[in-house]
Amino acid sequence: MTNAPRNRLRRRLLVAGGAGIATAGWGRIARAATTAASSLDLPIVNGHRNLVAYPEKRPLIVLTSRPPQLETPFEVFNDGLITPNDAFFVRYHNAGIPTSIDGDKHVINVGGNACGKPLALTLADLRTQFKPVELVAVNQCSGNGRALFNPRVTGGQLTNGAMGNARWVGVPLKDILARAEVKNTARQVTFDGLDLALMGGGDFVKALDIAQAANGEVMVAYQMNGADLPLLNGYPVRLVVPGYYGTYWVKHLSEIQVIDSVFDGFWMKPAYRVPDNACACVEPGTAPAATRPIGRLNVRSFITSVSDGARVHAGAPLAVRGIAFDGGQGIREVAYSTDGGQSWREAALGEELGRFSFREFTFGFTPQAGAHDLRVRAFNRSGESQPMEPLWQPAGYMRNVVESVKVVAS
Ligand SMILES: Nc1nc2c(c(=O)[nH]1)N[C@H]1C(S)=C(S)[C@@H](COP(=O)(O)O)O[C@H]1N2
Ligand SMILES: [Mo]
Repeated sequence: MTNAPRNRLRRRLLVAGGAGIATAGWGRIARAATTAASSLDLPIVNGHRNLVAYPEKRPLIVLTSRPPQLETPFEVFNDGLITPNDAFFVRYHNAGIPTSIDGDKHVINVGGNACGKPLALTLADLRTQFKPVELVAVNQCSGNGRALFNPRVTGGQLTNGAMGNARWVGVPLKDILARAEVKNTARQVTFDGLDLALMGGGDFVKALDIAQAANGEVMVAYQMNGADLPLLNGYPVRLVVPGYYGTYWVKHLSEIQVIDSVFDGFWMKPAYRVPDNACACVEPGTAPAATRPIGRLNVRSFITSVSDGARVHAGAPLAVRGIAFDGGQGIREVAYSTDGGQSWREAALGEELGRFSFREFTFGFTPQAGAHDLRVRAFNRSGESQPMEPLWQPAGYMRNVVESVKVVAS
C-alpha cells in the first residue's frame, strides 16, 4: 500500500510553457493547444491528428479540443503494463469541464430517496475515516477502436488508444454506502461529477445497480499510479468500476444518489447501450431490436512491440510482446499466429497484476523473407475469447476482433 501524496492539493490546468494559471479556462487551454508542434496520421480515412501536450500530459492524439478528448499513442502500451498518468487517455462528453479544483474544498454529497443518512464527505474524510484499498484495473472507453468499424459509424473516431491500465487507491463504495444507511428499497446508485453540459446533451450522470455498487470492487479513487489523479482524469476523486467500460468511471465525483428506481437519464438511455443479445452485435447497417446498458469489457489482446506495416529482418529472431485483458475473469491463455490465423501456438504469459489488469504476453519467431500476418487471440478464465471477424453495432462499442499486424521481412 502506497501512501497518498498530498503534494498538489489545488489542481489547475497549468499551461505548458509556464504562461501561468488557466484562470480564463478555455482561452488559455486553446492557446496551449496552438503550440502543437507535431501531428500524425492514424491508419483510417480522415485520420490526420495533432499531437498536443495538455496540462499534466505528454503530447497525446487530439480527437477534440473542447472538451479535450485525447488518445494515447499506441506505442506507449509497449513501455510497460501500467499506463503513466501523463500518457493516460482523456474522454469527456460536455464542454463545461472544471479548469480549477481545490481538493481541500471538494465535497461528495451522498443522498437520494433510498439513503437513510445523507453524508457530505471531504477528501480528508475519505483518506482518514475509511480503510483504503488498492487495485490495478483497465479503464477502456466503450468506443475504443470505433474508427476501425466497417461500415464506419458516427461517434468519436478513435483507434485503439482510448484505454489505459493504472493502479488505483481509494475507498470501497460499499463502505460509503454502509455509512449512508442504504434502505432496502434501493435499486440503483447514480454518480455525477463537477462537469456541466453547456450545449445540450445533458449533465453526465451514470448509474449502477445497487448490488454492483455495493460489491466491494467499485471504488471512489483518489490516487492513480501513486500520485493525485491528473485533473483531466478526474481530480480529486473518480469512480473506478473494475471490469466495466470507462463510461461508468465518473470523474470529479461530487454527488452519489441512492434511489429506489432505475435511472434513465440520457447517458444511460439512449446513450451507452448495446444490442441486447449474446454478441452485443447486429448485421452491419441494421438497428438492434432491444438494447441494454453497456457492461463488462470483453476480451482483447494487442501486439505492442511491432506495428502494422513494419519492416523486420529476415532470418533473425523477432521477439514479440503485447497485452491482453478482459472484464475481470483474468487472462488464461494468449494464442498467436504468424500465418494470418491458419495455425496457432501458445504465447508465454507475464506477471499477473490482478484480474482487472493488462497481462503481458510474449512469443518469438524467425521470419523468412516475405510478408507475415501476425495475430493474437486471448482467452479468459471463463473460456471467452475474441472473434476472428469483426462484430458490428451502430454505436461502435466493444470492438474486440482479433487484430492483424502485417510485417514484411527482408
Ligand atoms: N465527469 C465525467 N466523468 C466521465 C466522463 C465524462 O464525460 N464526465 N466520461 C466517461 C467516459 S465515457 C470514459 S471512457 C472515461 C474516460 O476516463 P479518462 O478521461 O480518465 O480516460 O471517463 C468517464 N467519466
Ligand atoms: Mo467512453
